[in-house]
Amino acid sequence: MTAYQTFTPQDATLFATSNSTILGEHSTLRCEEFGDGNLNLVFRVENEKGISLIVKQALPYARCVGESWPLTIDRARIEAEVLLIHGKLCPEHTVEVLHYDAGQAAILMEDLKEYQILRQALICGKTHLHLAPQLATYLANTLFYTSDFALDGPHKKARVAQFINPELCLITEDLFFTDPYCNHERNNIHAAILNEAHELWADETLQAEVAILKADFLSKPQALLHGDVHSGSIFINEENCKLIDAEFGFYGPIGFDVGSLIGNLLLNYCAQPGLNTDPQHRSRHQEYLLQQTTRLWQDFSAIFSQLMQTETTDSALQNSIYQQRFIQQVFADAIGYAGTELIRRVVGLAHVADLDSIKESVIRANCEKSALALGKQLVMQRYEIRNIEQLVSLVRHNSLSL
Ligand code: SR1
Ligand code: MG
Repeated sequence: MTAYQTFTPQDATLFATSNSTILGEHSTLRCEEFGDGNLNLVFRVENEKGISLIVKQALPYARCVGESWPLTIDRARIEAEVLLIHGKLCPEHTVEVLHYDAGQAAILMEDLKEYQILRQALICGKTHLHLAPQLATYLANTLFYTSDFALDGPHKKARVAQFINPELCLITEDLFFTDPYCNHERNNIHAAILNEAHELWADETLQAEVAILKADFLSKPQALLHGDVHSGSIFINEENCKLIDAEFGFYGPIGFDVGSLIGNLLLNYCAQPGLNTDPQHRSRHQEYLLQQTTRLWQDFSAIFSQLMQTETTDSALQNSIYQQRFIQQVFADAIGYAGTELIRRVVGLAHVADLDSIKESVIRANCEKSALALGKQLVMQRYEIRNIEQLVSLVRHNSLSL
């Protein structure tokens, strides 16, 4: 195995041509590094006919901070192995991994250049009706078939061990559940909402609920999560959507993946007053987001419940009362985790362009306050909200009250 070295475009090209024939022999290849994510290098290698592949390499540190934040390159293994497992369970909505190299911490994968990042699509006000049903299919299948409902005890535990991901989990543990609730140096707070940040730091009742969500994140290995289902990890086009970037994968609470996605749809909802100047267009887009949120939960819970009824291998877990309680608990967890996503994207280290791209400071502050207020309510009221219709009416009410 050759020693790890950071890829140049030439290295990435060689990696692509050595591990795939689709670019063709003797072709003239172009390669550019275009990664703009928080952690990795991402290269596109393309031949003269426009056929292309992606090479993703983990850097030994977090790209967004620099070498002062060292980070394991084993995350490339986690990412490749999660995507391979999820790809078997739901090939239509998982990016295809063609090759993984442990020594170089590099993955060769299909190029989704016919797609757009979901976050960009949402910011531009584009609508896709297949978004929720397809992502519900992805979440239900990947989460069910990696859980105790489908795997026997020894296999499940071997999987848990395979996906122990301490360094990346620690990032989530800190950025979601700790930093936003104290005056942490990593936080990034718009000056216009400092008062609201101080309120968060003083709110012990909220912090108690966040502690419960954190404790579950730490010790509820229900299924093999993607671990970072935000709208920058989803590619979409007119027919399909696909998940990428599974390096935060681990065995955790099912509601975390579902809630991260709901949280990102709601972040875009809260940002609408700053993104969309036409009131009619804005309210149409907000309705689309609520309709997709509703459909996401309806389809996810229907598919997951159907799988529990027909595919559960453990006879004790076949009990239908247990299964109903299980899905209701996933719902409460998802609402709580959606709330923590809303809060951490406003005051924590890693923001979202939905809010940060709003130029006018007062409007941006109002959108941020709306996201914080909604996030708090979701965390605090996750057990009172009994169904998706109640969640939607709470979101509507929150936006009216600000
Ligand atoms: C330092 S990493 C910051 C964020 O980017 C990733 O996509 C995760 O969401 C993480 O919290
Ligand atoms: Mg990512």
